[in-house]
Amino acid sequence: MSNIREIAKKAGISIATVSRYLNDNGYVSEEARKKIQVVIEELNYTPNALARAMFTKNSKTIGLMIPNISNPFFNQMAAIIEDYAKNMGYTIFLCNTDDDKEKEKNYLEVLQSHRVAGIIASRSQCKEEYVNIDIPVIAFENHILDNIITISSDNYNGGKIAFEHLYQRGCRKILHIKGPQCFEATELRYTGFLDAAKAKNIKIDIVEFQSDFQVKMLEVDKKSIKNIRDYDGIFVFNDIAAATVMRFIKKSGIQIPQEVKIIGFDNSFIGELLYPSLTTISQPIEKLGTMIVQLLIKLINGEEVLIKDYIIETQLIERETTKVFKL
Ligand code: XLF
Repeated sequence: MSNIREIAKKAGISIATVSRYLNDNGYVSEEARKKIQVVIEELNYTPNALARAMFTKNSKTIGLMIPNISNPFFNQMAAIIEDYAKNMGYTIFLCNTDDDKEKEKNYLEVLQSHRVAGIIASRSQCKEEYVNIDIPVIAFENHILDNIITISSDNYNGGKIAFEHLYQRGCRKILHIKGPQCFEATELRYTGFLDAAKAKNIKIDIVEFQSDFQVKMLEVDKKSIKNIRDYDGIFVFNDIAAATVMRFIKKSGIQIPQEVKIIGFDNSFIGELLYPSLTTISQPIEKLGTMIVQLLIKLINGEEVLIKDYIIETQLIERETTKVFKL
């Protein structure tokens, strides 16, 4: 039996367009209509049960796009979202985008063709791809369009707190390992950190990683940290990257926190597993996850949400990597 994917492929148009045509809910050009009709006749298409389910408005399924399934922060967040959504009667359709625009674009089409009730787009790398979407969307971190609600932690203030903590602990030769420029959250952490350093007249050295955690990137990124012995304090843009940096530092024979103090960002479970345990800035993962689902369900139910940008407080979690070491 033919399915929507085959029709789209044969007709040379997107799955989303075929879905709009079959579901009769949105613009489909005359040319596309004709092509779809021809293919439907050729394939002798009859909507089966799955297809019918696809087109049911109230599918009770939420599409969750996360940018990196290997990052413990997103594991935790996905688990919270899944659990809360389940309690609210929804099932999660999980998509791992790898921060890749093409993958995200493709998943968007798949989610639309499955008629999910709503979409959670974390750290989206797309914008115009969302213009014609008629399904409620909530963004986490990266802003997509003005009419799409965005939720994030207070990353700017988190960056400031990270600097102030290192400064209080006596660090003056400081390195910041920042995230890629396409991560709005880590750009704000970087700006907050730098602003706080400027206020104390401290110069910060910067190294930029190309991803938050991809095994294949590890060696490349570590090589970009020159003169690691020059620093007494390092702020790394997230916990999983901090774990890789800590390993590199320890392998170089440098003692943490005696010779260098480290602070991460997230408060994901990995921080407590590390030795020494990682001081970090906490993102309220539970609050973020439940709020995202609550807001999305409001939109699904047609309720109005007036605030477009939600920024949730961050705070310092002190552990061993920034302990003051007395001889
Ligand atoms: O996008 C940022 C970078 O990495 C996100 O909040 C995270 O901190 C998760 O680890």
